[in-house]
Amino acid sequence: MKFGFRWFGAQDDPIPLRHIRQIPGVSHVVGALFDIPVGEVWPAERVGALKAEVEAAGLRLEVVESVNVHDAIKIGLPERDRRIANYIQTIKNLSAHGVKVICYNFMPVFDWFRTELRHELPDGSFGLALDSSQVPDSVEVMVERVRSRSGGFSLPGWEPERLADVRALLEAYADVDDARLAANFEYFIQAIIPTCEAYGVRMAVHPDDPPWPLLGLPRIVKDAADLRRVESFHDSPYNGFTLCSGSLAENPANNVPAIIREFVGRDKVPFVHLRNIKHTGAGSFHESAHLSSEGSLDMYEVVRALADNDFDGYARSDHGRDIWGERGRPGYGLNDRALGSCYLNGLWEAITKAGR
Ligand code: DNO
Repeated sequence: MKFGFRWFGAQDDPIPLRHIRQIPGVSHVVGALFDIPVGEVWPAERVGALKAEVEAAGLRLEVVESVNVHDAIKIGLPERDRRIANYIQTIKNLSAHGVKVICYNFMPVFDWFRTELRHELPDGSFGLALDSSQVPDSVEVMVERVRSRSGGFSLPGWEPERLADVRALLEAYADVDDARLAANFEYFIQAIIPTCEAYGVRMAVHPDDPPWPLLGLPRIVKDAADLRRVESFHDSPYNGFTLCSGSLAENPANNVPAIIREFVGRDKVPFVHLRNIKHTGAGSFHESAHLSSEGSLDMYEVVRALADNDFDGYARSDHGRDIWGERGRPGYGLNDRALGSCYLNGLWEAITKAGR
């Protein structure tokens, strides 16, 4: 297991790379170019500059996260072929600088969805939460809520420019049901995977977060059956998954260790996101500290499922709380993610040594 830490770039992340370098067990940065609009090419020289910056700090850049897929591809508009050509060029440019894994998602309109970005927990820390009774009817209210509560950060998947006319965007999805979204996903996968195979870049789709439909939009990467369907679009290690323990566990019917065992066992998992959540009611949860005792997920079983299958891909601690007075990017402050990294590396060490 190669352990990384997500970083939003010198312009957008208050955490300096030298602090990431000091987290025990963290050797990689999971990076991105957030200023490139969705659907445009990530220029090779910008990728090279990011890699050089990361390496100068004593870290490696082999995974990028949020090469987001343009809505024209998800909707299936005539413009999609041009956007797919851009995506293919981005894959080549990333490969030229040693990137081996792309984490992306296929959620219509939004990426992850929460009703609270700063939900106070009993210990005085703050975490993200979804309370299904608080989902507003109006999508404009939702977009404004995320914008105004994000602490001034622009959040990937919630770009204000892209969502300026969110109503029109939702209307463009009016005829896109599960079947059509799946067909458009298959079209995308079949178009890009030959390039991924030729250039050695593994695609790793992130599960829908939360894993159920919202605001009338379909969601098709929610559970093991959905993952098998994605796999069938083109059966190859290059068409894989970012198994996100927290996103999958938000639906208590998902058995996360079993999903890990199945898909890691078939070499379809180049990347995992490790976090815990606590269920608070039907369709509701808050994010918690990573420890099993703090949430609803047994993180020992999650890490054991990886270790038992000799997982040798990339992992990172996912969403942390704001603790010790830190006011971080929602889910992505330094302190709690660093604690989570140590805990997860500790589980890994204990499990892998015990198995010898
Ligand atoms: C949330 C992240 C996701 C992920 C995207 C990938 O914090 O795990 O936003 O980066 O879904 O496209």
